[in-house]
Amino acid sequence: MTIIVSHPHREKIDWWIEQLQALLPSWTIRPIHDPGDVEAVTYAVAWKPKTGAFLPFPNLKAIVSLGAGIDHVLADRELPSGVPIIRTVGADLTQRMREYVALHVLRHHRDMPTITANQRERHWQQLVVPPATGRTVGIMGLGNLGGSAALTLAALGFETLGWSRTQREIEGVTTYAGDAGFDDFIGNCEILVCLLPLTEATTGILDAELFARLPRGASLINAGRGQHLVEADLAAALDDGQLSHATLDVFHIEPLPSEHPFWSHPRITVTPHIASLIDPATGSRIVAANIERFEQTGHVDDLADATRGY
Ligand code: NDP
Ligand code: OXD
Repeated sequence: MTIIVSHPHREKIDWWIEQLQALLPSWTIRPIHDPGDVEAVTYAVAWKPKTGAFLPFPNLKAIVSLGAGIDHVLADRELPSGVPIIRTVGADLTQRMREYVALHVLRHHRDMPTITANQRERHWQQLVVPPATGRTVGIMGLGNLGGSAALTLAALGFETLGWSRTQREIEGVTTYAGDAGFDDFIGNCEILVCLLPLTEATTGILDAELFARLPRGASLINAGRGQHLVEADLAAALDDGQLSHATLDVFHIEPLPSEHPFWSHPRITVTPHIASLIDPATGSRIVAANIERFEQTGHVDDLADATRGY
């Protein structure tokens, strides 16, 4: 009964092993680079595993994603087929994402980037913005994270719109679904928040065509995945004023390379994939509980649908 832990950073592997071992004392928990008896390995706990990382383990019962997204697991073209993938989600992650979305929506809404730039110039300019009730914010993706963030924005008074693949009902939020609902949704979003999973259908969705359909001067917050965004299209939309500002938490390459132009772009705010960072202390409780439940029942609520891609 071995659980292996896979993470690009060795110190994080040690961190997770320590936390998980304390919660699952009857299990052997080992790093993927030193797994011991490969036949004994029945669970893999992973963030961004290498291609083919799980091939040596013939008895895997499930792969646990160290995050809500599973795109980093599905990116492994040699992933053993039919092995269930368990997402790590929970109140803690949802709360953090609500905080991030509220923080950055309010920042865009009150035009804090301009106020901050004005301060550097010692320029006193009393900008008049509407109250939240006069501002429309749209969220792409109404799952655990997007649905909960939408409730928070609605509670702050924003005119809140949400878009998902299938129709969702969320109190205080006007919801749209699929291709049919997209036009009505996108044309009104003065602040657009992306909390979609990365799938074939959503790759590159934040592109010039979408930006052109937003109200002029709209702003963007992307906390989904870097690959949702066509970076050159964002730069062009910011340059010509179609978009006023973007806050990006996720990138095509992470960490964002130091020479990347987004670091110093005056209308882009970069955050280092921290919108809702899972931490071993709380995350390990969710991971441990899911492994125990899956081991006992063969099922957990947080099972991803690999054919759907999320
Ligand atoms: P969920 O699976 O709970 O929700 C996904 C939502 O996206 C659902 O509402 C789903 O629609 C919708 N969706 C999926 N595909 C489409 C599509 N083609 N068109 C329209 N809507 C679509 O995911 P979570 O809320 O838990 O997480 C979302 C993503 O957030 C993760 O996959 C990850 O990429 C990112 N994330 C980022 C973090 C960060 O720190 N930056 C932290 C955690 C996650 P439906 O409701 O119909 O199924
Ligand atoms: C996640 C993430 O998917 O942190 O949980 O991005």
